[in-house]
Amino acid sequence: MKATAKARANIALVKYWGKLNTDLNIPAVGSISITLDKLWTETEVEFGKSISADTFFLNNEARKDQLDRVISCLDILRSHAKVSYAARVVSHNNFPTGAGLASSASGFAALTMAAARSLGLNFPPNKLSIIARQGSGSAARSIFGGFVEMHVGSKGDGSDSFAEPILSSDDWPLEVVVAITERKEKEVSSRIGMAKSELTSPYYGEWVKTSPIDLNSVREAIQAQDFEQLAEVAELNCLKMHAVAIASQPPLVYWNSATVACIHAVRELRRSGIPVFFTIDAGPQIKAVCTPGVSKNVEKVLRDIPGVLDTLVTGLGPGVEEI
Ligand code: 2P0
Repeated sequence: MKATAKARANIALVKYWGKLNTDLNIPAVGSISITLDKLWTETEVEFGKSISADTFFLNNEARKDQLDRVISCLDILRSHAKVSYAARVVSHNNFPTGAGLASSASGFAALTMAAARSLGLNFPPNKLSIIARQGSGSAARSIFGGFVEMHVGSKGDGSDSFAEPILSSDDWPLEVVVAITERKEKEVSSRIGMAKSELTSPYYGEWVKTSPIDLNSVREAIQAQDFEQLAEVAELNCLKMHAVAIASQPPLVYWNSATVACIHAVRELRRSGIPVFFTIDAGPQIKAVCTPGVSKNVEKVLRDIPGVLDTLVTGLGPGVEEI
């Protein structure tokens, strides 16, 4: 009983920050993301009578600190399959883990698919999305490729809190330049950071209240393939999320000086007529989203900024797949 799945990371253009229900991991706000082709996790899951306890290896290292979250996800699938076998989970990321590059998104999406298939469960994507969400909110989006919207839902039990695709990558093949400014895992995880913001940030209430405006505007921009509107609202929403985080106690400043230099460089490029905008998740990396054909130019500018350690260029990718 063994299966392997590959899932890509995603970056949110309208961000998830805060929870409605911590036990079920239901987000307080909807979100819209793009799935990235070249940043992925591959996960093999094997269940069996001969395996005595659940284990989790990431990039060849036992990760006991992550084991409880992995077990919670396995437990959901074991209860669906009505089995109690332990599992061996072996996972590889081809990009830095826990550094604001959505490794929990690709990680839990790949884990959900691999564990489901190894138990013989053939769930539809929205059901996989609900299960992946309980592992990590952003993982619900990595079940799908291209442009994806995650819904809060209204039922309260999480049964309508899942993601769905809104446009395929073929329809609008945007590209993303990722500028890596730090390779270490961040000190405050998204999960802990957003919980702090909920409790202490004076701007949290406004963040939740105004999120539907950004969601409508970004959804419309994607459907109309209006890059200018997408750029304006995605940057605004990113800065709003970071304003909420920065005003938390203790303050959550995920940026370093290279992050700030990249913000200014991207804004300058757009002012000069290059179709590009930035977004930043809970970490110091910058993602510059651009139309096809300008990514090489954008990469060249970002690579020369002091503090940028590396850059990579990716197109949009597909949803989770069994391999
Ligand atoms: C996002 N982030 O929408 C936002 C932007 C980080 C900043 O989703 O607690 O790791 O596991 O549900 O999925 C990161 O949150 O949080 C995230 P949990 P997760 O991409």
